[in-house]
Amino acid sequence: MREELLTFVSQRGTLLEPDAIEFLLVQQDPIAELEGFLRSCPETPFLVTLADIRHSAEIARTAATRARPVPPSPRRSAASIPASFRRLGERAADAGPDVRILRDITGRSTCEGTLEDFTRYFRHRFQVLREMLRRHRELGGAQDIAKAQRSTREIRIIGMVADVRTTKNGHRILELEDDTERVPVLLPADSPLASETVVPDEVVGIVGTVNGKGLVIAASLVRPDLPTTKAFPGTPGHARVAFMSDIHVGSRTFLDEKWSRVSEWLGGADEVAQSIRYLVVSGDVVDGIGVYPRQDEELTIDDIYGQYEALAGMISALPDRLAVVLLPGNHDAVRPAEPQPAFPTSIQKLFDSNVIFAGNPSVLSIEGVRILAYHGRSMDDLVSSIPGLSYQRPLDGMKAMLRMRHLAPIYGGKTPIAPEAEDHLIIEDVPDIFVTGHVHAVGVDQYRGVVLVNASTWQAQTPYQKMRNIQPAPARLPIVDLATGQAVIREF
Ligand code: D5M
Ligand code: FE
Ligand code: ZN
Repeated sequence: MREELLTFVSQRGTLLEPDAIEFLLVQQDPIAELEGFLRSCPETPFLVTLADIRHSAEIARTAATRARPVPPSPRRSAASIPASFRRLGERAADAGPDVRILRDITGRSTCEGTLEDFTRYFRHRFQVLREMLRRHRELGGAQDIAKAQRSTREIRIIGMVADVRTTKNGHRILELEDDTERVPVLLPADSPLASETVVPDEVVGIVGTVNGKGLVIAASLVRPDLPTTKAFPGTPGHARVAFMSDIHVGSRTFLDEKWSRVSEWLGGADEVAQSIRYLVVSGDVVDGIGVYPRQDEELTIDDIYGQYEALAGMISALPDRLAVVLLPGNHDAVRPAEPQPAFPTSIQKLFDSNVIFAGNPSVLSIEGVRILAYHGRSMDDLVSSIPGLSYQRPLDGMKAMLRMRHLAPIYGGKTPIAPEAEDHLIIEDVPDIFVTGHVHAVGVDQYRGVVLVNASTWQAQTPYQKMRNIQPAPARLPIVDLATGQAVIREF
């Protein structure tokens, strides 16, 4: 049995504390017991301790006696925060906060939106992503399209996708463009490539051959993607970051009772609450004014400053140990085009000094852990372009962004983009944590060592979402441990 258990553990990519092995081996069905625990985790933990297993067995027993299933992940209840997560936390009040904004557009916007600005913007995007692709072994020695087109051997090219279409025979054809030429690329229907979804404006590499008619027949498609291995940097202490998004203060559907609950919990005696030193809020912090037609009918506060004042009061009532980072989203009072700058001084001055204002997107360093925070507007465009993606599963959309190394690859959809001199939406450096909001869903996961968080909302289903059958998952609080990257979700 020991062999089988250890094989199972290694297949699941986790480690078992020696005491946990011994404990499991005397259970009736060690593997089922461990599997039950792993199922309750929002992501596979790096190490499973004896305390975790015991705690999980306890929950299973309680659930069985109440004849009620344990809530499936990621909709975890308070009781299902693993015991080790609870135990390892340290009181956040014991140390000062360490937050830096490493990168955002605030104070650095130069564009006016001229045609030249757009040309320069897309050229920058293409060059940066092409350099990333050139570092892939498969694309070593990639040629300009104009040159490759005349080759009779295997070719490697890198281009931006100008168009994607499907032929009547089920082949997919990309129009791939670089600064020298534009060429059609066939992803054959009978190859695994046919099931690849390629979106307009993403930058990809192709290995293939050119046929007699100047059509490139692709043998493989390469995305910039993340390196396959990356360790979580891990702070020496176990301070935690909580994530919120889409508070929508001022909306009739803002959940004030749920807010009171989370606010009370954060200020209370719970040891997990007390281990939270940082709160990152990824945009749509208020509902705004005039964001969509007849919005006034859905507002309880119809003055923009009134909305931010109310939010400032709510944040002020949170415990002083919390350093709070606020980003704007598409409902906030900054320009809608991304990258969005931080709130103007007229809004900032409404808040206490423990609030830090960052742009959308921004790269933050919290105790040295790099957090890429983005509101997530581009999810609207990804959901409508990639079959299988949905508003309920934003983590898939986030993984797609990481594979394309771009936060808003599709131009000309719902996401307005300002053509800045540099493309701030490129994911240039690999973050340790990547957080989004916007879709009013919740989830934690990881992709190639990057912890992924979609940060829920504090707004109930709106009439618009009801019409579109979008089911939000409000009042969930994802919490990440800065030492291990372990993520849990607390529901309110
Ligand atoms: O967006 C909250 C959610 O509702 C997000 O999933 C998008 C969806 N939503 C809201 N308004 C629209 C429009 N006009 N088109 C498509 N999808 C929409 P929020 O930014 O909080 O309004
Ligand atoms: Fe929102
Ligand atoms: Zn939004």
